[in-house]
Amino acid sequence: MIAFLSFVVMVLLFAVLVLTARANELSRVLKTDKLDFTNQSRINGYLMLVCLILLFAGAAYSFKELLPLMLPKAASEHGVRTDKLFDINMIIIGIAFFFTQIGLFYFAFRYNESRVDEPYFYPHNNTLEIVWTTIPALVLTGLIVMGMIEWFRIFNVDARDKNMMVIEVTGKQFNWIIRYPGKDGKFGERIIDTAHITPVNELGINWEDPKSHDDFMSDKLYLVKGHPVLMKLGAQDVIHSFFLPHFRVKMDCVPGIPTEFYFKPTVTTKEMQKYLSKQPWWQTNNPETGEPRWKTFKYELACAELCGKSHYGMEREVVVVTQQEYDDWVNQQTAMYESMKPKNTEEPKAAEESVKVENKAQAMLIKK
Ligand SMILES: [Cu+2]
Repeated sequence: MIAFLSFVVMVLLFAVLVLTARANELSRVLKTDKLDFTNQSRINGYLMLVCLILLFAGAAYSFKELLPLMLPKAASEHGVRTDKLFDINMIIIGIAFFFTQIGLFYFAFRYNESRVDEPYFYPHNNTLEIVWTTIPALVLTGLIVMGMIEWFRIFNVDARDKNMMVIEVTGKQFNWIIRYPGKDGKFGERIIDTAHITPVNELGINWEDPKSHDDFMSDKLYLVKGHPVLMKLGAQDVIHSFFLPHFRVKMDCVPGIPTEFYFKPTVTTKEMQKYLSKQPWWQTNNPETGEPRWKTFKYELACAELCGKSHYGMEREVVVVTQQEYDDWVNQQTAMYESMKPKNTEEPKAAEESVKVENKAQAMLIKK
């Protein structure tokens, strides 16, 4: 309420100032025949110079304060290259910004009414037109070509490593289902229909396919440093977006249209923590844990598509480890096929059936 009243007071004060100035102006018109704005023009001219200085001071301050918060250190091979492209873009835009703003404000100052009596009419100059069209066109073409080369490099299917890991990630409201293919490196078949997709088999895995018998799920996304990985992405309900900010990976997960992203992580979680332990902000204490922030640093997987009311909760931890650590972790995992088997039966199907019966019973209860 106080904020609102303050705002109203400010608006009214501004209105009073404008109206007083206007009344002053009109009274002068009544006194003289000709309006003379020379003095105001001079003041405005100097104000333009002040604006220019404030603009650059503000831009420099924002750069100093915000640049370290913009992008975290890249932790993938292509991430380092795309960051370089980003830097090149920023430098070129920065140079253009610097000179055009100086021109804009300086000209407003230099050629204000108090300094120039007669405006100089300069309608056309072919050379000038060619220069200021060609240079930006060439620079923009260069930037686009560099971007396209990098794009095709990232999405070049032929250049993929034959030994890459493959991980399947499916987005749903509001979670990620992360499936690893197990020791055989191959995923079991999925059948997307109501008979196969059940609360205990969300992906609709066909248990009759032997390739499915060693597939396992994980709460965290485990990746190996230096080992290329292909993420096979999908969604079950609405569009989600698979976003790994540190790895500069972002790809939509679309129901019915499989997408994928191939990349190579280059920094383990521990190495990143070590790097961050030298960064000023990360050395400050986390009030929740009472420890320096770098100690609890985790890579994150987030959803970058506004996909519903609990969209913010679609966060998972990403762990980058060495090959040895990864192998140890894989050995500790239990295949879904095993964990789904009820104690007395051989087939996971029986477990599904029992859940189906339970669901039916629940549905009947609700109906009643
Ligand atoms: Cu989402």
